[in-house]
Amino acid sequence: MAKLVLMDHDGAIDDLLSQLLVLTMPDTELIGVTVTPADCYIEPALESAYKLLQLMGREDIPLGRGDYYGINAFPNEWRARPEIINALPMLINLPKSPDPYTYLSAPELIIERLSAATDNVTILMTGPCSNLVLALEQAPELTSKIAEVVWMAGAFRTSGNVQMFQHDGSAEWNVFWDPVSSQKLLTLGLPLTLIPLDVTNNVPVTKQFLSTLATQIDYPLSNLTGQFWALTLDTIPSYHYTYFMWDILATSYLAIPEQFKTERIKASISTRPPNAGQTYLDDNGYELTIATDANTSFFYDYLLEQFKR
Ligand code: AGV
Ligand code: CA
Repeated sequence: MAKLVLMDHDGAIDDLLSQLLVLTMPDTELIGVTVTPADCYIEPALESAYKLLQLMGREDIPLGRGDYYGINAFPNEWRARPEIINALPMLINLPKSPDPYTYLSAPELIIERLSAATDNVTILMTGPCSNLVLALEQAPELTSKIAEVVWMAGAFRTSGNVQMFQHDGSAEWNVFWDPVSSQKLLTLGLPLTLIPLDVTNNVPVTKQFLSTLATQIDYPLSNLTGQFWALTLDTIPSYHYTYFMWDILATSYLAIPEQFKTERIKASISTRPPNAGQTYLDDNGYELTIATDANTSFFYDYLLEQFKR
């Protein structure tokens, strides 16, 4: 039987690429997608999510609308990118999505999908974790329906990527957006695997990768994903503005877990300045698994293969 996957993403370019990647995986059944209004504005991001489902002939997969806003907002320039995505030639003429205000809210959809699932569900989160925490607060009994939670989040033995006032730079953005829900997530006793900056720092979006992808643009998905990635290069070439394959690496963990090194640790999360959202090793903290290394050349080749369609 196929692995059931429920995805919550936050509409950034690599989140949308991750949604596409899940839809290319054999033996994987995507049973719902919820969108968090974090690294996106919700309406255009839901439009992008719907268009990508249509492109793959899977508009039957339900979408859930995140209505909860976290504590520390993402920069507006980052949030605006789905507007560009929706205007790309392969997407602009697809039928418009239903009115997103007719969708269930994200926590409602998570509760509905977990309740209806005939087998335990893997939850993939590539944005903040607030929707999952809200859902499990309303329906704690559904914790037993969760096989694993895979979350792109955190920075343990490396610096964070938040550069903001009132912050010391130790946090990763998905945790920083809602440090309070993030800390709560750790307390829920879920089988939790984090894919943190420690490992995503090894997978930048490189010109070499894009150049290889461009040699296979006769495949529509290689053409489209090449355009998505090109849009990530409008940034200053310093560490904090390098675009990484953060969420895509986390997503690939569903299909190629054997290409990752992981470690069982105990951790806590700060909820206050100057390090709000910092994930840190803590003997008195909560047990979880973190990825510490990945076979990056295997990963890049895997992506090139998956997008040959
Ligand atoms: O911290 C990484 C998370 C990932 O889920 N996001 C981007 C990925 O979707 C936040 C982020 C950090 N730096 C960024 C981000 C940047 N330069 N542009 C957009 N988002
Ligand atoms: Ca994201």
